[in-house]
Amino acid sequence: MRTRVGIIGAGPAGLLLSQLLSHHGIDSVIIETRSQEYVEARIRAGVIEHGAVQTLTEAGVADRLHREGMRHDGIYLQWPGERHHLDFPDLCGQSVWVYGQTELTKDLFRIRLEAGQPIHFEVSDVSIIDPLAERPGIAFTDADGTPQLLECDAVAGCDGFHGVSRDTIPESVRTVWQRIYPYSWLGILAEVAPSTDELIYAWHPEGFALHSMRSHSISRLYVQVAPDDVIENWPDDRIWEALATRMALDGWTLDSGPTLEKGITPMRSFVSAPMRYGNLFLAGDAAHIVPPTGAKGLNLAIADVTRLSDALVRRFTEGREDLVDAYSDAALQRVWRSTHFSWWMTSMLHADDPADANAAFLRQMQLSQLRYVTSSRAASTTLAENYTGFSG
Ligand code: FAS
Ligand code: PHB
Repeated sequence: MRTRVGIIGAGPAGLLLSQLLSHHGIDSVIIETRSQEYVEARIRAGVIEHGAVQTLTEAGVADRLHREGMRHDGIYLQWPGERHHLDFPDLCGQSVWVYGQTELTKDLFRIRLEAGQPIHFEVSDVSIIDPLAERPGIAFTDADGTPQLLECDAVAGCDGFHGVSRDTIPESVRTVWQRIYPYSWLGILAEVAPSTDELIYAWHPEGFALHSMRSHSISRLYVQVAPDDVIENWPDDRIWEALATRMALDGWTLDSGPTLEKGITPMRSFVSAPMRYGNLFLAGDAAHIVPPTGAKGLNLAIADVTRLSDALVRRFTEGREDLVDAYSDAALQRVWRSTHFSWWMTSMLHADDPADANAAFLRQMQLSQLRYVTSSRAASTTLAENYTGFSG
């Protein structure tokens, strides 16, 4: 088989990249280790930046987002006894949209498959052949066990944190930065109307809690748990009790309901550079991971493939290499901005283990920072412009 761009991974990065390329007549083939149903069912991100919504709109994949998504003009920051709203349009003139990654992935699959996009599901034994060659290849075994070789002019590694693309770049060429946080997030999807109009990020001595949502009838909530905790330790009533305790406020009640899904996600910051090796280009979680506190993971993936698509279109239609040569450094500049913001939000909002010798001091630092961020216009503007998408 042969194509212009071989895309490894049918998550939001790979699917959106194929859509963006197709607008310029550039063909691609996507290979994916899982089934379409499996990929669509993975519950992940919920917040989309205004810039990403613009990209999705221009790409022709945001019709349902505009119909069913919810525009949010701010968030609440809370600590015991106080809850403060940050008004994004007032602070930085922008907003965000709440629309589940599962819904965006379904939209992308429908649109790409209707357009005849070749997607090979449930492949195995994936490897990248000669990434430095003018025409690299992707070897894989199809779902029916047939060995395949896909010849490409470029390979896009959109295969997430556990994919094969990043490790195809020799360690001698690669630099990795990583921070593992001493806590995880337990997330639930619940069949109950949200008890808030916009997201609540709550600091509490027992641990962080977040009230998000997916619609006017489905809530998405998270509690900070120990890094090695397991879901069996958290029956529904314990989860709801922790959420109610950590987000308690006079005159406010948290409505609970049946949980539809629950899982524990570890927290890490991870960056791998460069994001290009010859004709192999990394995008999304294949190159970087951020803790979800800043709601950046999905948005970074969208920013990467927007930049990569522009670079490949210029190469294939104008024969110019300037954007391709600039891709990795330019993408990493935004990756580090989002990585810093996600680390900053995470460090401010998660109480460390009381057994930690520095815990009592760090808690005072966090509370002072929260009071400052919610009282200083300069400090709250910093949060607002990063949360809604800072591309400077
Ligand atoms: P993805 O991981 O989404 O997609 C990669 C695809 O490649 C997958 O479908 C995988 O099956 C496939 N693949 C893997 N190896 C392959 C191979 N060898 N060959 C072919 N295909 C292969 N972000 C937020 O903003 N907010 C959140 O709340 C949030 N919560 C998250 C919770 C969890 C549990 C996880 C894991 C991530 C979360 N994220 C969150 C981040 C998440 O949304 C990612 O940023 C987003 O999925 C990135 O998209 P992709 O880069 O396309 O990677
Ligand atoms: C979500 O709705 O899943 C969500 C929202 C904001 C975050 C993290 C997750 O920071």
